Amino acid sequence: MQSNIIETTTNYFTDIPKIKYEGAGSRNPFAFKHYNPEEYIGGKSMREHLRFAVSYWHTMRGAGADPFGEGTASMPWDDHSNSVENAQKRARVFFEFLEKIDADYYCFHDRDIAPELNDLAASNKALDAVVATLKEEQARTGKKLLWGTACLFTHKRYMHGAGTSCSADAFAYGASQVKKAMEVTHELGGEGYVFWGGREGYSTLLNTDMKRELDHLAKLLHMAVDYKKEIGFEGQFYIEPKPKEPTTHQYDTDSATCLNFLREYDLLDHFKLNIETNHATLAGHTMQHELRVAASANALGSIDANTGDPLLGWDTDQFPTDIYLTTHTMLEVLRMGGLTTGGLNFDAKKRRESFEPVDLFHAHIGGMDAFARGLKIAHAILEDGRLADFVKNRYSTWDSGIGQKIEAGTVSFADLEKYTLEKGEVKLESGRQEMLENLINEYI
Ligand code: XLS
Ligand code: NI
Ligand code: NI
Repeated sequence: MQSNIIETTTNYFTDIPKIKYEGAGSRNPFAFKHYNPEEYIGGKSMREHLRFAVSYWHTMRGAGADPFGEGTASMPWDDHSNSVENAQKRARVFFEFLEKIDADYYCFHDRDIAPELNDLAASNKALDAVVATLKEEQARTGKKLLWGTACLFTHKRYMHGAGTSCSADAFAYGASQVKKAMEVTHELGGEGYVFWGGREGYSTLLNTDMKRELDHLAKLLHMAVDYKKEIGFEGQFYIEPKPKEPTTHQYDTDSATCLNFLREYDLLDHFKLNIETNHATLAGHTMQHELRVAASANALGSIDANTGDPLLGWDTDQFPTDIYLTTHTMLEVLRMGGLTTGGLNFDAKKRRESFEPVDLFHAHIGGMDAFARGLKIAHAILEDGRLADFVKNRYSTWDSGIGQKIEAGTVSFADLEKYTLEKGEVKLESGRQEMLENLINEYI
């Protein structure tokens, strides 16, 4: 049993208790109604299934600014300076939050946790100082790093990209940042490392040598694979697809595009995908589609759990609360046998109007409960078996006779022509979409 008393190094959330499961009947806004970490669902605890992670960039650095207005978020612990001390204090407050929300993992970019200073040496030194604090806090709390990454999109040196920049010097700077970010991820025992191509894309083809840029991106990733071996980092590498924003066209467009890129450049053995819901929406796909494409290639690694706004065409990074979405997501995850190195990272931010620290709790509680429900519903649907049976039966003409022969590769066009001439017109069965939608609704 976990103790109810938690000792934190900072005290910024003293009014809020450690969030615990109280059941669906609870009306306490500071309780889980569905996420019961130690409850077993199909042989694994909910904690093990869901592997929740909190993203450092939104939670600690998301000030709530938008193109029309300044940041609104109240962060009483933050002196808003670029100092290492401020960054270290922030890190301690972050762990206070992780403990109270009962999430086991976190994710960061190098520049979220530590300031970018005047040159690379100074920035690396600052990073080391904050990493020492994170290490202490991890040891104190048992919290773990799901993945780390390098921010190769904020600084103006990356305006043309990093791995795909027209400037070899920008590439070199970016590679140096990746090297260091990999080292600190390794030092913190990170279970993975993400490459999201923040500005790896283009605004106009008029000034772009696309083929050359993609070759360079592959070079960067190959160097990372080599360096991983060199330092003995055994975490999983991920590519995170996104079709647009910040560039007009991002090279990592969607699951299928990423897989093609990895295959073309002989990188598929070294990478899996980190699929983000809002990115799927921007790509004109469902999350379910993106997950299925990745899982079919054995490359579904991790999930950035958020949601977009169907009325807006950008990455609004909202917390997921839609039970259909979490159900379909968990159906795909359970079908592939569950998450192993990956997790459900809330790459999500509270709305600009939700400016109080307490809103961080409401946001995460909602996301965690929505996924707990999705997990339970998806598990029940799979146990029930009717959906899987329907799909299996739908393809039954492939299990014997001519279908089996086609799959085995033992028939030719001429054989199929002969078969069809004898057999006559095709007899089909209904796709029963509405019936299957009703089946899902039986469980929602
Ligand atoms: C931005 C991405 C980013 C990655 C990490 O849209 O989601 O936050 O997850 O660089
Ligand atoms: Ni993301
Ligand atoms: Ni995103």
